[in-house]
Amino acid sequence: MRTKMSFKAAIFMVLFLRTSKAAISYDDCKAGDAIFKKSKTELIIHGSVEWEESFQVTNDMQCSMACRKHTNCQSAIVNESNTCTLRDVNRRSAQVTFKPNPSLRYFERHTCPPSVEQAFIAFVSDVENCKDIYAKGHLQNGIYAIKLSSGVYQPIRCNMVNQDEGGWTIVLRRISGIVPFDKNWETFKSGFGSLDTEFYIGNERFHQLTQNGTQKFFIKMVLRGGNVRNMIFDEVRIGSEAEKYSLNIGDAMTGSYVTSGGKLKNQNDGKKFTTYDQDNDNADNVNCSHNNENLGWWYQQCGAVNLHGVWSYTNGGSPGIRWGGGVDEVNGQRENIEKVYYYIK
Ligand SMILES: [Ca+2]
Repeated sequence: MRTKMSFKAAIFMVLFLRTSKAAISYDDCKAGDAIFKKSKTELIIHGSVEWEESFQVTNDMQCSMACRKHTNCQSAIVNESNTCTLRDVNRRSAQVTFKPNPSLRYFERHTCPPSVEQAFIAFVSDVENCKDIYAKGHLQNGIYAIKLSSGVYQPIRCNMVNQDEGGWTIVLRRISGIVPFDKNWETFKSGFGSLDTEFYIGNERFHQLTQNGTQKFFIKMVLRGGNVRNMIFDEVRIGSEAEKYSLNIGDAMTGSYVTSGGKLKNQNDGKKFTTYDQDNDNADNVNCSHNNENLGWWYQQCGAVNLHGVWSYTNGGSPGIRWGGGVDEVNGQRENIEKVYYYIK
């Protein structure tokens, strides 16, 4: 009896080890490994895909392995005739909407810890933002899928336990510098990056999310070294595309940079958005984006505040991520901002 049990256990161990070697699970993958998770969902792309490639395969594994080999591949779709399509977006990319389609086999790339995320915490109907999702009793930080009236889903990232209770919709998340901000008008319009790492939700969606009711604007900045600087404005509204996605922020504010008058309020309130291919700034004879490594931003003139700055610049000045050139009120010298988050609710 004892021998028989051991034999069974040994068979089980062999099967287990073979299985775990064939497909990495969340538990045993190493940082940076790619995991491919299967789902009965077809992507519907809102906006454009920059990179896509299709070819014939004989099985699903061939398609997902091909995706693994391309560093820019984020998802793989196999249709009924075994055509494999690789794309640089997945269901958690900032600019997509998607809908289920059981006839397609869909695999998407997840990156192992520290950035690994489960796909979605919940699919939620009759909501517009994270505040609505919070009100329905969802209290977990992460990515949700909102069901739109058109029947397609749109991903959204929520902070449910941070400052001033939860229900914050995350509009921008810069945590590692892997997503640059030297994008053109159309890319800033539709959004870019991935909700499970870094992203900007896009000017059009930022506009739509700030149209109904008053939205508070919470900007969290983490300095190199880890100290946190918070700014909360009582109101934010992003203009329409016809208004060049202007930034409009309220008068009342609290937070780390209030005593300097709130440099974002002083310098960028009411300013239109400028990209390297569309000059809407207040500087004559120059496009401020060109003076700032092609970064898109609500420029007044070209300097002072820019939270879309180049990640690798670490002196706290242009063209890096910055909140006011020169001396600030916190410790008597220019602060070196690393991570940036925009939240609204
Ligand atoms: Ca100009």
